Amino acid sequence: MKALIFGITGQDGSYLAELLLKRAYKIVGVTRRVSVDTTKRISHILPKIEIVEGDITDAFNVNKIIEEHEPDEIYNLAAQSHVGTSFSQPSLTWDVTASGVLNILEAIRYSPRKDDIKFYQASSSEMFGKNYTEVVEPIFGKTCSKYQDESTAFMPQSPYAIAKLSAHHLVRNYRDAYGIFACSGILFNHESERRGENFVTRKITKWIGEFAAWMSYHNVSPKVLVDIDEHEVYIPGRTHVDQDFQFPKLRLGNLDARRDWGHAKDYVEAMWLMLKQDTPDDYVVATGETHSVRDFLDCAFKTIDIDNWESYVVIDPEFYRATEVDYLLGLPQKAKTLLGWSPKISFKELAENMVKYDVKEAKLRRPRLQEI
Ligand code: NAP
Ligand code: G4F
Repeated sequence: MKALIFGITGQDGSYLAELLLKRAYKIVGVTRRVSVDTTKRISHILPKIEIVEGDITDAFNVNKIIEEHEPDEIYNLAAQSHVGTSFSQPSLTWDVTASGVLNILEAIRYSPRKDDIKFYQASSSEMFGKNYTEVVEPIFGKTCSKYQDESTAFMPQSPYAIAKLSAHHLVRNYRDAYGIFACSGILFNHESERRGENFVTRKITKWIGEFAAWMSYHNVSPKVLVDIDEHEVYIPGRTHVDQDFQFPKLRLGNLDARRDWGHAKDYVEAMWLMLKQDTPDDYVVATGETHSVRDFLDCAFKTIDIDNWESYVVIDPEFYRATEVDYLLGLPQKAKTLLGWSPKISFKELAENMVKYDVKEAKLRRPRLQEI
């Protein structure tokens, strides 16, 4: 089997490539021409995969790649995937996240191999936006009465979500109109040690990593640290001559938003399973739990034995969104029943693993003074 992956350098692309290699696939990954190396997440498997240069916004290029490489499966994970950025760069977000998908679908539509290609599109829980289904009695043995599943109506709240919803409808339309085997995975938030550093979970765990390494470098514990002002903590007794005596606090936006957070490793398995079915369909992929950003902070800071994370966090309106998605909780009942899929990594394990990884990495970069 041969798989073509758009977005192979991203978080999901790297885990999906690992999963497909284990299943003896030949892999062709599309990377953009950029001025710096973006293959860090896949450097360990680079010798085993073929890399081609391409950009999803270039229809001719997309068409040529599909024609030349004759894939059995195409996974589209490429997107401008940051919701906040989509408010400042809506046009770019549209070109990549919506029009890019149309380029792939058109290439498949006119391919002589149309009926031999299976297509996966990375749809998003952001498409639900402000909406959820509400029931009086909790269902499926869950304690939740508010959730999203495949029958919940979409109400997107950002240029990103609107672009994803357009792509989602295009996939359905091309499936119905031209008989293309095209599936959309409506994936809820999934994170990992490879998550982009400006998404909230990784931003938190990267900060904790740097902070833990800074304390360790100076051989101090949180108990001796003092607020210098609302922006920094400092080590008492050190003078301003020591440039490193203060550490900037973690700046975040809305801490009350709730998300259904799983681990990316679990979620790429669902993508693969969708293309293994006899008929194409759309599936919600989620854990069935919801947690606030505050819950993630609780869990992440506890990993380095800090209970009062409020002392280290500053609320910065710069990170508020023009319109916010307040509540996401996905019910993956269809994926469980039809794909036999369920998540294995819990919310607590996810947060702890991310913190441990970032602490270890930061300490390698900044060893203790006496160890230098
Ligand atoms: P990510 O880490 O941001 O990766 C995005 C990938 O898209 C990168 O490889 C990026 O390449 C590539 N890309 C961006 N613009 C491109 C272009 N014009 N042409 C070709 N490639 C381009 O995202 P992720 O977290 O892995 O998510 C994968 C997909 O799932 C995305 O479509 C995202 O919107 C969607 N999704 C993610 C989640 C989640 O919680 N992670 C949930 C639902 C849906 P560079 O490395 O060159 O930037
Ligand atoms: O981590 P986030 O940026 O993820 P968001 O917006 O939920 O989007 C992610 O998940 C979607 C699936 O639902 C994907 F489609 C999308 O591609 C992406 O992977 O923000 C999560 C929440 C938001 O409510 C945000 O307002 O955290 C809040 N938040 C609070 N402070 C912050 C921050 N988000 C970011 N990025 N940075 C902050 O400082």
